[in-house]
Amino acid sequence: MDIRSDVLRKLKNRRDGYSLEQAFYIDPDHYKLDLETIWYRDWLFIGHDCEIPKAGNYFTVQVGDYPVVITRDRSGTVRALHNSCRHRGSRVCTQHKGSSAKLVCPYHQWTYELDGSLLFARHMAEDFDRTQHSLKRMHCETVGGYIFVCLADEAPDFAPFRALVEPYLTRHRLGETKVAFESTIIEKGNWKLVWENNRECYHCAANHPELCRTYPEAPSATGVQGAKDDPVIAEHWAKCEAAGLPSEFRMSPTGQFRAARMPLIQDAESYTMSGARAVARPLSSDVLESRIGTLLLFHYPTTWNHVLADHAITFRVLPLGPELTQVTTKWLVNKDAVEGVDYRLDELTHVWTETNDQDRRIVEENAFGIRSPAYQPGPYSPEDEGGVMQFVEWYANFMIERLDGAKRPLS
Ligand code: 3BY
Ligand code: FES
Ligand code: FE
Repeated sequence: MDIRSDVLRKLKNRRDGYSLEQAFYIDPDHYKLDLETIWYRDWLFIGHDCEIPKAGNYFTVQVGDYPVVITRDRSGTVRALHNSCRHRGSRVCTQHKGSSAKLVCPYHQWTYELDGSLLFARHMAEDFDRTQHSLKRMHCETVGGYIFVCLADEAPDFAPFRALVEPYLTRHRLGETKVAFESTIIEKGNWKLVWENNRECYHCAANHPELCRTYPEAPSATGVQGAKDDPVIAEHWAKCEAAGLPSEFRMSPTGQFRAARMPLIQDAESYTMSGARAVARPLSSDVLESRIGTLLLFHYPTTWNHVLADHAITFRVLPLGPELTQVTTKWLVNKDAVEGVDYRLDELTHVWTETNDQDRRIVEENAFGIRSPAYQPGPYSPEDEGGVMQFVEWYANFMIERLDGAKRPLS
């Protein structure tokens, strides 16, 4: 049986409320199909516009087999380009990030404008047409300080995501922040295991002593049931919405993205050991309220986020292999905040550095056990792992829909 039919059959016969079969977490052909069906076809969070504030700023990233460069061109537009020279294919930008008036290929110095158009190519034939050899562009959209790209020829509609998240993000002005710290960790596990772990807090009490000082363990905060039966959350929403901060739980009909503002434990203000702010200067000059909790935002398959009053933490997930995933975390602060004056880097980053490392170990142990021939899909806790079930359901439906067009009814 070919891999598509095999995956379709397995997803259609999947046992609801159970983890996936082993092959989805370890098999190279399943991984390749994930890349082709999801990663190479949908919108992916790639970075922030504050990382390239000026014309000529750029950063590079690898998405599966595709090297990508994100630039800000001379008109101020953010561009996403394939980082593969139109001469003989060399990578044009070799640094992680940089600044340059033009993009010059290191091999034979073909020189491109920041929007990808080819400016010079030495000693080419008479009839060589520069205009036919620009760096290839990919779809690129920005919303609320987030840059998304899509590698497909035809991108899915970005408008529903923009419409849902923009109101939540506007006042936080993430476009006017700066990255105070960035960490990239590699987790030895399939990208879906990283997400499954993220979508529940069933593991939090036993694994995240630092995070649990401020982040509520209750599934009503992490899961997808919203404020049902949780008066503390309902009250938090009422308070924040009255102050003009959109907060209520909203999720797209397919379950691919969600936004909700959740209170922290005992009105903590930030993810620090004491719960006090880590940054003296508010993240946004438009949000001076205190005790607004954390704005949770996810968009499958690349990002989950926490936006607080004093800083924001953003996460980018990229698959590196069937059993290898890269997680990049960025701590955003007000662009005028000064390290050592307004914040201490160790205090700002401590809780999530520890939490990320704890989650990495969890994912790696999970992957280890799944590699066992004795592994079989196990049941999720309906009370605590509703978010995981929702992720797996999204994954299964998305794959099924794209692989054969026949939608599995949403339960
Ligand atoms: O980043 C998060 O939001 C998730 C939710 C619960 C635990 N975890 C670290
Ligand atoms: Fe880029 Fe030759 S491969 S200039
Ligand atoms: Fe965790």
